[in-house]
Amino acid sequence: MRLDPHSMAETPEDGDGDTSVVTRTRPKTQRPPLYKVLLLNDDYTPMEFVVVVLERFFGITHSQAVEIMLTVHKKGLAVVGVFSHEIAETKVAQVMDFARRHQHPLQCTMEKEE
Ligand code: TYC
Repeated sequence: MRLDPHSMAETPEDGDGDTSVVTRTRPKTQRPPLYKVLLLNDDYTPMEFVVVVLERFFGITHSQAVEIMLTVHKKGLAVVGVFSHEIAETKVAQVMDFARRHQHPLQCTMEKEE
């Protein structure tokens, strides 16, 4: 196949008998993986404490915090947010430390997003 960039006839199948394809050399851009931060239900942590946690560490409004807390309470868990590995780790540590200091069994974990 000829390699004349100006020729309109130069297509992957240009009738010259070969079956070459045009391949791009640009590599696929890699994105860093993201992590879901999950809040887990338990029977003992007060609802209002969970709302405060969500407002304080996830920067969401009071009504959004109530909504997420109630989802966790009813369904067992909910995704609170999606972050880079470092930010997700920090959020989990902040929540776990705050809960421990207040002697509540609240659990927060992270999971790689597929
Ligand atoms: N289930 C708790 C209660 O009835 C409230 C609760 C909600 C606890 C969300 C944890 O992540 C949680 N007091």
